[in-house]
Amino acid sequence: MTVTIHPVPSGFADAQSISAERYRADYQRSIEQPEAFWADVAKRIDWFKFPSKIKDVSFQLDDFHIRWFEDGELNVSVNCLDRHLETRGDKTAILWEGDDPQQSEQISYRDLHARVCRLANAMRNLGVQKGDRVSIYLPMIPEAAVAMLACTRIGAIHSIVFGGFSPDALAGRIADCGSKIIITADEGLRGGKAVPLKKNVDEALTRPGTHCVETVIVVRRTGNAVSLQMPRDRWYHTLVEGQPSQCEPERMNAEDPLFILYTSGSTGKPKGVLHSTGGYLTYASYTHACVFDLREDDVFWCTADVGWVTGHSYVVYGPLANGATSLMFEGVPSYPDMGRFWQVCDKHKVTLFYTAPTAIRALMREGDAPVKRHSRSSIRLLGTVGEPINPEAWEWYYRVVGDSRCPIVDTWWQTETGGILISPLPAATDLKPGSATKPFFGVQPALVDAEGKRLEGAADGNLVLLDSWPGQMRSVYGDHQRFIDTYFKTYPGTYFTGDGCRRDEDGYYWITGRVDDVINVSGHRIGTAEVESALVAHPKVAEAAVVGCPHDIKGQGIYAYVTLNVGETPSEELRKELVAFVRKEIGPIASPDHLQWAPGLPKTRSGKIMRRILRKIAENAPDQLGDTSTLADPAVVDNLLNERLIR
Ligand code: 6R9
Repeated sequence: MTVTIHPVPSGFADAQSISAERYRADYQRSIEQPEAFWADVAKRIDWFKFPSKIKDVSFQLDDFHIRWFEDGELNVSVNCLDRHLETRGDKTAILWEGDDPQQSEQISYRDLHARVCRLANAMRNLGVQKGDRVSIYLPMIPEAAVAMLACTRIGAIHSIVFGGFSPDALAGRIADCGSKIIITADEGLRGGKAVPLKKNVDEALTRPGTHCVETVIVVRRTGNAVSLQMPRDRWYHTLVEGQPSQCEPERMNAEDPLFILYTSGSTGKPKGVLHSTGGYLTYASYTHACVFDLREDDVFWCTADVGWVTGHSYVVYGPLANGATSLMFEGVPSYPDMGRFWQVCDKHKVTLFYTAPTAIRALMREGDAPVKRHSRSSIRLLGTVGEPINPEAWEWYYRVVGDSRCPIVDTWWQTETGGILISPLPAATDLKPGSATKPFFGVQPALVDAEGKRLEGAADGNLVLLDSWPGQMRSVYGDHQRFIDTYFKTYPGTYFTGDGCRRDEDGYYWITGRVDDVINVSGHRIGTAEVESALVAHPKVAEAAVVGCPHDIKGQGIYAYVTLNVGETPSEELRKELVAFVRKEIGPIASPDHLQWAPGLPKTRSGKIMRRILRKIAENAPDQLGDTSTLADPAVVDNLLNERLIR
């Protein structure tokens, strides 16, 4: 494949931008003198006590620890609010755009500070203390950011659950971390449709393990009737009414937990990824400033929901720590029409725009007209995150959306990494469509083969990281051993990302996708094990195996093979019922795109399902099944091939 190289568009960079020379020099320093480098970066944060120890890390299994800025003391809300009041009090912190194009709101740093303090005081009155967990199940409304920051004000650990998750998924996440409080809304609003958030919470709280919840705080969003159960349920607006607009911030240690965010892995139930206070904030703030070439007057729009890590780091913490204006969007790209993103960019004079490849592909399919109807002249940089972007979609984004004058930053990172790890710096890096390009400061990627042998030069392998960065997760909530087992045992001495990757002759990194049993659907991670356990929970299902399959818009789709119990007959009705069942168990994002009846699954003689074969069948690549000699019963595969759903 020939690769077109796009140099930095003329007119983009200026003296303030990080140049190619500075990137090279600073990168070198960040690797050779990490302590000095990160001590300098940490100065961008306000500390009650500046750390004297910067980095103390060992990935060795017999002496495993990760500590950054360990004797530093700070408060995240002070960094995101108080310290801006003097110079930016009237500056817009959150520019909220509603689902309904007629609704928007500008919230200044001063106003946001007052709102956060009121809720923080109210939560303290409810008995929330430092270290307590608070679950947040909110739509994309300003109260979501207020709730996050109010938790950080008082040292509570928030756990946001995406509003698209089902009551069962929510219940599991509440029970796992033992939340005292849930903050939710009557309903969410997306694309003109109501999402019954409070009803879902009520249902979740009937599930075992959720007795930890003492109070449910309900934001009135749509105003439609919901049932309140007193004294458990409290309206947000009455709770904060009359609360003082000042609130003493909790002094937090740099290594104190900041938040938990559940993410799917290759096995078992979702992991509670735990992030730290000092390292996470320093890293989110610094990557946000560098990767997006942030300036004081920028209007930054990251389209991610705060239910995902991208929303944590680049809707709330990075931008607000940097005193930027962050646009928060409640709606969807297709409502009221396919031009919504660009209409919002024009309306609010967005300068930096950051979205997911799946959204770009969906918009590309509609042609250029919905884009061209809007000026987009305020935009100066574009970004992508969440999954590999195919070069066609990249070129369209560059040419049509960016009018060939905006650099694109293709940012690779993970829930676990807290912030961007591999990405262009927009004024320093020549772009290759589809490549996340080069490591950020302090990041040392390496490629290894299946046996863990280090691959040098141009190569294709598994992506590992040789050393820590401040934004790295610190633990799996409640299961530190699982953290070590998942990420540090596969290739000892390194952090294993779970991604496959190619490095080209120029040292550019090309992420090729997950090499474990995680499917990336529209940039959302879904564990095959989660979908399988939902399917087998159905009384008619004996066994299920789930793999990813190619999907034009979503990147990957979900392909399920289902074996029914003896006596059950496959039918179109049952197929629909099973899809709906998964939807209910996990949420709409986990609905299988294809469900194939499998009288048997391909297994080794020791009984292991051979997913490699199932993947190839789902990819419609019958000639690439590879070695099938270990199959217990080869006839099973012939049957699956004959009945395959994608041809
Ligand atoms: C931030 C986020 C992480 C997984 C990651 C990888 C994929 C993310 C990517 C990308 C190629 C990019 N991924 N960004 N693949 N190019 N620019 O998405 O976190 O939800 O935890 O997903 O997403 O496979 O391992 P998360």
